[in-house]
Amino acid sequence: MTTETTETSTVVIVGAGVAGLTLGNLLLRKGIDCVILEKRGREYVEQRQRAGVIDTRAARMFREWGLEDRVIGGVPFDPVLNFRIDGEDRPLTLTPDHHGDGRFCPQQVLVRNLIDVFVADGGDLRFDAEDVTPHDIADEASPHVRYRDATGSPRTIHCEFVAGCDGDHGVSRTAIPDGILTRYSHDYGFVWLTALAEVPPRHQTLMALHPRGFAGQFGRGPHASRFYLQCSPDSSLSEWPDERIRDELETRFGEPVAARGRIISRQLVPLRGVVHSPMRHGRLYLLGDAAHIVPPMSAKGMNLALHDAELLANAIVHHQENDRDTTLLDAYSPTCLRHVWNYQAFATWWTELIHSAGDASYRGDFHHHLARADLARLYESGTANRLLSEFMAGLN
Ligand code: RFL
Repeated sequence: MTTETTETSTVVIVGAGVAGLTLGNLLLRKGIDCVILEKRGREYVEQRQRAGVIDTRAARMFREWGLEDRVIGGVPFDPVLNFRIDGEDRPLTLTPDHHGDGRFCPQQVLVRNLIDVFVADGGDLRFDAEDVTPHDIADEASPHVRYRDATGSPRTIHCEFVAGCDGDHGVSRTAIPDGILTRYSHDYGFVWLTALAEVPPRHQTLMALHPRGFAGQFGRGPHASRFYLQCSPDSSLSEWPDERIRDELETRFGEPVAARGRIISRQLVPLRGVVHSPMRHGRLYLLGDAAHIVPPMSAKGMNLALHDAELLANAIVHHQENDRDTTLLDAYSPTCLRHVWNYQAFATWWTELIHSAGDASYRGDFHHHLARADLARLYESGTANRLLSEFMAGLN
C-alpha cells in the first residue's frame, strides 16, 4: 500500500509559468518557504514558446528585487513600431524615454532563467505533479493541496496560502465554489493564425495593415519569428497549409517577408478579453492567465502576470513580517483588478484600432475611418503618442 506523505509550507504555488516562478523567486528572496507544483515536465515548460515583450514596468520590478541580471535575457526594446500600411513602410516612433528598460525577451528564455535561479537558490520546484487539487481554501479553514508526485505517490502539503498560477485551464480557479466569481468576457470576432518559423526577424516588430486583414511578424530571438494572420473565426488549421500561410503573409506585407523558412508550429488563437472577479477566495489567490486573458496584440498577458506576482509577494511578505496584518492581502484583488481593467481598456482600443484600420469589413466602414483617424493621431500628436508609449511600457 502507498502511504501518503504530509508536509507543510507557507505557500503552495500551483503552476510554473511566469506568474508562479516569479512569485516563487520573490518569496524565496524574502526567506518565505514555498513549493511550486507543475503538472508538466521541465523540458516541456522550458521550451514552450509564447510572449516576447517584457515591458519597462516589469523590467524595473526584476531590477528592484535584484534579479534583473539573472533572469532577463533578449535585447533592449526598440521603440519603433514598424508598420506597413497599404504596402508602404510607415515606422511609428514611440516616445523613447519610456522604453529604456523594456526588453524583447522570448517568454521561454525568461521561464528558463527563473527556473535556474529558483533551483540554484534552493527553491522547491516539483515537476510532473499530477492531479493537483487545493482543499479547504475558505478563510476560516486550513488549506492544503493534494497531488501525486512523479512516482505516482500521493502527497499533501498544508499551507497558509495557495497561489493559483496555473493558467486559464488550470485547477485553481475551479476549486472556488460556484457563485463566488463573476466572469466578464469579450470576443473580438476573429482569430489569429500564428506560425512560429525559422525566419530571422527583419525588425523586432513588423505589422501590416491591409484590406485582407492584419499580419504581424515578431522576433523570437535572432533566428526565429512568430507570424500572425487575422482570420475569420470559423477558420480551421487544415485550410492553412504552409504555402498558403507564406503567400498570404507576402500579400498582406506587400513584399517578400523572407517567410520561406521552415514553419515549426501553427496554432489558431481566438482573440478575447476575459476577467474573473474577485481574484481571491479565502486563502486562494489567482494570478496571471488563471484570472485574466488579454489579446496578444497588446503584448500584456505576461506583463500582467508579473504585476500580480509582485503584488502578492509583497502582500504575503507584509503579512509574515507584520504580525499577520492582512491589509495588503485584502487589497490584492481590488488593486490587481484596477490594473487589469486599465490594460483591458488599452488592449481593446489597440486591438480594434489595428484590425479596423486594415480590414474595413471587420467592424464596418465607419469604424475603419475612425481607426485611420486614431492611427494618424499617433503620428501627429505628441500627447496621443505619449499615451500609447506609456501603455506599451506598462507605466499607466
Ligand atoms: P502560463 O504561462 O500558462 O503558466 C501556467 C502554468 O501552470 C501549469 N499548469 C498546472 N500545474 C499544475 N497543475 C495543474 N492542474 C496545472 N494546469 C496548468 C502549466 O503547465 C503552466 O506551466 O500562465 P501565467 O504564468 O499566468 O502566464 C501568462 C502568460 O503565459 C500569458 O499571458 C502570455 O503568454 C500571453 N501571450 C503574450 N503575452 C505578452 O505579454 N506578450 C506577448 O507577446 C504574448 N504573446 C501570448 C502570446 C500567449 C499565446 N498563447 C498561449 C495563445 C502568444 C501566444 C501564441
